[in-house]
Amino acid sequence: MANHATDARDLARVAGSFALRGDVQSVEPYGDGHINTTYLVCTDGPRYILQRMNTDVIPDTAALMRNIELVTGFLHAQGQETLTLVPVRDGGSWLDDPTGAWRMYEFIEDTVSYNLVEDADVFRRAGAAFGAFQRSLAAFDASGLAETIAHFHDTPSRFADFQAAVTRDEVGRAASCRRDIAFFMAHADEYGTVTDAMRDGRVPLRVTHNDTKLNNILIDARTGRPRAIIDLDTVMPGSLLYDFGDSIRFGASTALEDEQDLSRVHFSLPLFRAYAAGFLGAAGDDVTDDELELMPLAARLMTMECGMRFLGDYLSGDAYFATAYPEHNLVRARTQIRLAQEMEEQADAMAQAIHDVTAGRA
Ligand code: ADP
Ligand code: GN1
Ligand code: MG
Repeated sequence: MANHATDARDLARVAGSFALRGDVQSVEPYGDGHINTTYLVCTDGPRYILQRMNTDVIPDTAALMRNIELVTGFLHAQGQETLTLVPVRDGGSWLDDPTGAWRMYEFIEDTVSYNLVEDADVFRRAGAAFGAFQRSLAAFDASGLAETIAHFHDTPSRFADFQAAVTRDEVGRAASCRRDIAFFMAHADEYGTVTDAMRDGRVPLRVTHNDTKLNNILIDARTGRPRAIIDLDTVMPGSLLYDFGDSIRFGASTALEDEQDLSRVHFSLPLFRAYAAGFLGAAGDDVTDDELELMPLAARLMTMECGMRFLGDYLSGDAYFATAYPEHNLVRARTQIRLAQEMEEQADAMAQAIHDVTAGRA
């Protein structure tokens, strides 16, 4: 489980199993990820990131780590800053231990990551970084890449899971969130829009990141420029619309993903526009007209998909996402509902923004 604690002696032993340079001085919980359990390892030399991978979420660790090796190898060869794995002393890129499956990365120093956009320019640059990432992956041979989580952004499949969670009502929480459940039921006819367009060939299959929230980019602390895109666990064949939409879901909001005061949660059209300008400017001209047309809807779709995942997890007793308090997943689901409602109201303005951004294209 993601929240399961490991004692200090085990952590020191596990950290020392990797080929790090220096003596381990401390191993402390780190970061805001919802899936893996992440630690910062300080030594008398460099610092490192140690992660216990969440094998409930991605059971095939060997396939996952092979993907990470392939993707980071490709990005390093292109001269891009990316994650650097630290091997296990006995060989291999991860440690299979009684306490779990572990990996280590070099700590990328002098960077920050954001859970909230404070400056449209930072978000525009994040868009450019994800757009450039998309563009560079176009040259990546995906044939050796495993699908780490099947149907990851298959919204109809996510909706089927959600409906099953509502029906099971495993922990008796459904009665307290009928209105939230009703929101997702009411939009059922839209969930197949992107998957249908992919199936009939209107939207191309590409290699995508699939988890493009802002805290998965490390930004240079001095210059404010994106340095490295991290959290490569879900790099798989997918749609550019997933990556664009998921970034908007998280970043084009005036509040945190888990803001409890909904009056503070709004969809920001200026942030949407800024991200779209950065992303499309860097992703290049091979973004198709069908993709462009679906970008506003994809933002809302990814928001609803994530919302139904949060709510489904709440109804299932918080088995998937790491939570800090009992209502955490419900709070997250409600911010996503609020954002999706405002995106629906502003659909025309979002389409106009994409049009304006691409006005210069041939
Ligand atoms: P999760 O899948 O749980 O989201 P991540 O791989 O995104 O886990 O890592 C969690 C957090 O740890 C990131 O948001 C980032 O702040 C930090 N982090 C991860 N890898 C590195 C790294 N190599 N250097 C610096 N910080 C990192
Ligand atoms: C998870 O791993 P992390 O925290 O970057 C999740 C994403 C969700 C996101 C919501 C593998 O991302 O799909 O959009 O939480 N990752 C996985 O914040 O399920
Ligand atoms: Mg992450």
